[in-house]
Amino acid sequence: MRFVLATQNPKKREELASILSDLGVEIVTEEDVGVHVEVEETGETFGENAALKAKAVMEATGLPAIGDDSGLCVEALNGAPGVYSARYGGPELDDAGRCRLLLEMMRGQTDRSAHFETYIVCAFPNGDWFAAKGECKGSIAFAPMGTNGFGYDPIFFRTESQKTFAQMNAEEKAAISHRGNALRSFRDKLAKYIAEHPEAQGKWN
Ligand code: ITT
Repeated sequence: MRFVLATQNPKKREELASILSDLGVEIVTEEDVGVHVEVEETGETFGENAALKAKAVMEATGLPAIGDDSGLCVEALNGAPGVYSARYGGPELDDAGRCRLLLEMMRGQTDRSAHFETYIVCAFPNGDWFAAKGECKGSIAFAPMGTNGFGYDPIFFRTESQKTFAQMNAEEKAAISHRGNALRSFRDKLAKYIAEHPEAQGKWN
């Protein structure tokens, strides 16, 4: 069975293919099958956006498709930046600028709790679909620390390890991260789907 991952990012394909390696499925990108689907992320939740991406790519390719969406939710800011995580503060800001803006918004806040969330949705051409979710709880640091990772990693602090995500290596982060948790749950759900749908095996190649 072949799945198209709704992304232009080849790193995301490698990560997913590696976690699904023993399921005998093939993961390709939009580029691999010659499509480029522009999906407007108009959903109010990560789940809605992940489903929009998966459905659009499934319809464009006629193959099962996987879409994902993630972001950071800060309790004291009523869940912001949330689905706006990638574009918080406007298009002129880069990752470091978005971290600075968030620290500014948190100035004087004593409740610094926050969590990252990831949703992964798989949509099949026959109308079947399933979703997996992953979360990681932490808090917003008082200043950026560390240089690994991307996005809000330098200001996302985990009490358990006394480090920000940006102070962890990739394996350490993946073992506890929202994305790692969502991928592991997705893997289990896909294995269950395949076991329950033997007829799907020869399809969608
Ligand atoms: P796509 O093109 O695949 O949509 P993206 O960068 O928008 O890539 P996500 O939907 O996974 O990726 O994440 C949206 C934003 O949330 C991302 O740009 C970061 O600002 C933030 N984010 C998500 N996961 C993160 C992580 O593990 N560490 C730091 N920031 C993260």
